[in-house]
Amino acid sequence: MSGDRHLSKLLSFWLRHKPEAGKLSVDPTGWVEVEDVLAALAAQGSAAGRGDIERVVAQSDKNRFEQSPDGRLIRARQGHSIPVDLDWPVAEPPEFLFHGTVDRFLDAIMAEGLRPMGRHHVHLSVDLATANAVGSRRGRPVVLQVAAARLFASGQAFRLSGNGVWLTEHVPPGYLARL
Ligand code: HQG
Repeated sequence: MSGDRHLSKLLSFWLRHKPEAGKLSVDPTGWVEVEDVLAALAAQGSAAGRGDIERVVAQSDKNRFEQSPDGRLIRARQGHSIPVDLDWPVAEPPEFLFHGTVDRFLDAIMAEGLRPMGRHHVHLSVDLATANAVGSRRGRPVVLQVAAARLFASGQAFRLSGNGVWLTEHVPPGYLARL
């Protein structure tokens, strides 16, 4: 694994799931002091510095992280299992959104709908290619089409994260179609 990929995974782990593993304190909206991240890296014997963090934030394939304009703070844009209020704007989704998964989850998904599982939200994408890539993390991908505009019209909230991922709390089976 390249150094940047390793650093990106470590940041994901600390910022989304286990800040205590790096002795980091996370504010209610998910922000952490870069200074504290640097201390956590040093404590692990990592030589990564501020420039390495900035490069990983800038080059992350999915724009997973963001830094405050003054560079003092860093957070993951979504995907947390720790409680954070990310405050992404509520928005009206397009007619269809997509979710990539795998065959072994389909029976459960078609029975109870898409659930956030370990995260705060169900993650949906605007394009098939992204959904395919998300599904293929677990095996042969299966893509579900979500009737997002219809679900929105029924009163369910959607949020649009800073990197274009649509977030919602539940997608009932009646709004899902396997492609
Ligand atoms: C499945 C990565 C059984 C769901 C990706 C998924 C994404 C159910 C898994 C982001 C279910 C949860 C999120 C139900 C959903 N019964 N299984 N009722 N409802 N599932 O990782 O969407 O690289 O929490 O289909 O690229 O796979 O981390 O969600 O397979 O954008 O930035 O339960 O994570 O981005 O898995 O991935 P996850 P996800 P990062």
